[in-house]
Amino acid sequence: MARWRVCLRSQVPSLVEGATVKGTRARRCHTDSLPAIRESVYPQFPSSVRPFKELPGPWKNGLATLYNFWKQDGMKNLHNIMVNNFNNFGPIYREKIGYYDSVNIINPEDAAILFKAEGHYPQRLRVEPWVAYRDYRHREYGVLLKEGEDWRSNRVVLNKEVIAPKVQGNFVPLLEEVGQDFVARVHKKIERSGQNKWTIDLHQELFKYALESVGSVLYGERFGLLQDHIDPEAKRFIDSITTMFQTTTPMLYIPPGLLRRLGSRVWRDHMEAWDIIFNQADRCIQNIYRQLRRSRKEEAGEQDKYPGVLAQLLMLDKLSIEDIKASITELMAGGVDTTSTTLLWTLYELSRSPDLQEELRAEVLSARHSSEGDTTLMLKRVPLLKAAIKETLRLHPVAVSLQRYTTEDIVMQNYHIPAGTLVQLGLYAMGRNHRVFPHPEMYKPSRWLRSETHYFRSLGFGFGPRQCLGRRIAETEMQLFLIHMLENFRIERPNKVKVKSTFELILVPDKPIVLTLRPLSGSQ
Ligand code: 2DC
Repeated sequence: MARWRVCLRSQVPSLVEGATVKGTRARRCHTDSLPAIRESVYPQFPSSVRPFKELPGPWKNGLATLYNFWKQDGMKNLHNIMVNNFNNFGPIYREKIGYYDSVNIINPEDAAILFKAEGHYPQRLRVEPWVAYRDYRHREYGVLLKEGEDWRSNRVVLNKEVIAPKVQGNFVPLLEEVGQDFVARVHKKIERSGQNKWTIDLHQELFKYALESVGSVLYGERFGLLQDHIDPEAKRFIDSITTMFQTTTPMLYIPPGLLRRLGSRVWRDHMEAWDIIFNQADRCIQNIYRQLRRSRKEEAGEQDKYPGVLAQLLMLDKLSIEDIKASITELMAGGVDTTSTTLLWTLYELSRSPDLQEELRAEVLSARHSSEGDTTLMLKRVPLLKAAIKETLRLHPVAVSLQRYTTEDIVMQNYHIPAGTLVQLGLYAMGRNHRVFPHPEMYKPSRWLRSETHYFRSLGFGFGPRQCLGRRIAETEMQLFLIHMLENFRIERPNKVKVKSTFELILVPDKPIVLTLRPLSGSQ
């Protein structure tokens, strides 16, 4: 356990090297636990700053905490355990579960301090089983798992193709088509029901919508998942992503290498899931690669249609094929459960408030009308709809926490936090804290439109250069989906079942969400 911290420290610039720090507060200090050299480099810190070793929380015995964690069914309850810990220990606590030693924070102001101390190569918690799979199969890491200069150089190239604001215009026509197909499919289902409505647990449908969307943006081609007969391969791919997430959780706490040597079930299932994901992605990538070479040979010149992210990256020729494949695979695997779950939560919340639904519908209709067929323009005129997605991610974030290793000494809640510490912002806990969000239990998108401070409060996609690379794809895809749904259907709830979150690496609904969709106009 001591080794863990030592090796962390060696990965981040030492305090002395990182002396040029642009901080907003006086943060440096020394305690008796730090090397003596620091005393001569940094001014004395106010004596009121409390030392690291005085942090509250269960950090003295990692195994005992792990045991308690198990007893509280922590594997499914991580989010609630964090909420309880903040209630018991206050806005900052230290915790050691197994070999993870971290400081946990909940306040936006502390989040700001944390992200200012993330350094040039921000590092989040490494998801070890994902790394282990790639090492075992000798596959390249994508940007999600890369670190240091390798991460930065790849990320810079990918940013331009995937997240820069100007690429949204390329994605819109592709995603617009997928949205229209989804709506057509729902109309068909309603018609077939003979009841002028469709009552269903939409999660499979949304998984297909999400995969179809991310696929069309990455490859510039359609999979055809919204047709009546879906390819069993696609179903296997979708199921594998869910299995991959589920089997990750136990391996966060038990080293995957150990589980591998023990020949455990969870390791084998995890490997198999990744194998299916990678093989499927490889097939898509090969396909595009071959097409591209063929069209080059024949000099079938000017493409006027946007060819997709993958083809763009291949033509750009700035990253190795292996690097491209690794990050494209991550985007494809990361783009299914995440957006579909967020959309399902949004529909759930809308089904609970018909008034809000009407308000959003009015905004959408007027934006549609005033933008005269220019969908990219239309997306600039739906602030409440965008706020609704933020609001969903506040109450139902995909990630339970955001983490960074600090690269300099900082002070949070008047405690000294040494450089190289793993600090986690409890995103789920923050979203439901009444000091951060008044009446947190209310689903109220308009809270994001008012002049209230939003300072470090909207963090559903993370922050800064290490934020979610798929963000722009996800946002566009979700906005268009909601626009189409609001334009066509009324979303109702056939029962009053209260749905909570459960942790399966990402946070997902703990039970099926059943909704009723009714056409808005009788004529359709
Ligand atoms: C899980 O304690 C809980 O976006 C851990 O699309 C800390 C932790 C670390 C990294 C987080 C993970 C949590 C949740 C899932 C995240 C992941 C980083 C990226 C990943 C948030 C909070 C996700 C879902 C990506 C997944 C892409 C992958 C399939 C290639």
